[in-house]
Amino acid sequence: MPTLVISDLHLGSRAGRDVLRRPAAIDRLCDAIAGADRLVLLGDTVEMLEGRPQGALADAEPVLRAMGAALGPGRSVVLVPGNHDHALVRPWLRRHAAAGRRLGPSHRIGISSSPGLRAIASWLKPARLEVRYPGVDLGDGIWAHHGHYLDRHLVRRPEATGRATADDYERSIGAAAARLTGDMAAAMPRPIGDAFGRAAQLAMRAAAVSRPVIATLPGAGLLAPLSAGALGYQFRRSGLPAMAAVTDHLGVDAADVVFGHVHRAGPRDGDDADEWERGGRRLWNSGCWVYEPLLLAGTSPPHPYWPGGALWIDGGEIRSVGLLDNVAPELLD
Ligand SMILES: [Mn+2]
Repeated sequence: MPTLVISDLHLGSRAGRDVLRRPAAIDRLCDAIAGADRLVLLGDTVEMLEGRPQGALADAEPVLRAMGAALGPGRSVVLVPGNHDHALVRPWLRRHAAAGRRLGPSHRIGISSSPGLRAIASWLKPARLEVRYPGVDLGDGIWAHHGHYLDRHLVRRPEATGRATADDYERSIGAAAARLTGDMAAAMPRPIGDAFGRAAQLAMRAAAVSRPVIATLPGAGLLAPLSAGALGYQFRRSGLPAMAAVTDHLGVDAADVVFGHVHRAGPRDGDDADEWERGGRRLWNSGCWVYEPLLLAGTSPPHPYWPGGALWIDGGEIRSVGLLDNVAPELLD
C-alpha cells in the first residue's frame, strides 16, 4: 500500500506562501496522489494561527477537494494536526483531559469532535478521513508526528533533559513563535533564526512578498546564501537529536520516525545518512509546501527547504522526494 506523506501546507497563509493554491503545484501533487493508496497530512495543513481560521479553511477547501478527487473512493487520508491547526483537535483534547485521561503517542480523534474536522472530512470525499493525534502508527514500524513537540527541546532548552509526557509537550505548545516562520526558525542557528524572524515579521507587516522588496530588508541578504551550509549544521546539531528525544520521551517503539514542522526535508542526496540514524532508528522529515523567499530567493532546487517535499512509503521502505523540483520557480513565488 503506497503511502504519500506531506506536511506544512499552511493553506490560507496571509502572505500567500502556500504554494498549493497555485495551479502548477496542486497539479503536481494530484499526479503523485493518484499513485497513492493513502495520503498522510502530517500537520499544519491549514494555517489557523494567523487570526483568520475561517478564512484559512475557506482557502483550503478547493485544495482539499482536489486532493480527495485525486485519491478517489476507497482510499484514505490520515490527518495528524500540528501547532498551526491545533484548533482542530482542541475540543477533543479538552474533553480527554477533563475526563482525567492521559495523552498517549496516538489516539483516534472523532471527526464530529470539531466543526473544522467535519468540514475537512466532507471536502476530502470520496476519500475517507481518519484523524490521529498527536502521532500515528503507519505500520511496518513507522511512527509519524507533526513535530511541534520538538519546540520544547529546540526553544526551551533547559527543560530538554527531563522526562516529558505527551501532556507535558501539550502544555509547552505556544512557547515557540506562533508565526509560520517560527517553526522554521526554531531549528536554525540562533543569530540566523533571529534575523530570519525579524525580516519575516517586517515582510509580513509591509505585506511585502516580492523579491526586490525582500532584498532590502535588514538581515534578508544574508539568509539565502547561508541556508545550505549553516542551516544544515544546526539541524544536525539540535534538530535531529530533538527528534530522537521526543520519540524516546513518548516511549514510541519504531524503526523509522517521521516529522515535519521545521520545513527541512530529508534525508536527501548529500545528507549524511548516518546522522539521520539515532539510537537505532532512522529519522525522516517531510519538508513543506511553503515558498519562503527569505530563504529561497536566488537559489534553485534541489534545496532542503524548497516547497514540495514528500515521503513515499512502500513496503516499509521510505524515500524522500521533491515533487516541485521541476516546476519553474516563478510559478511558485
Ligand atoms: Mn508546525
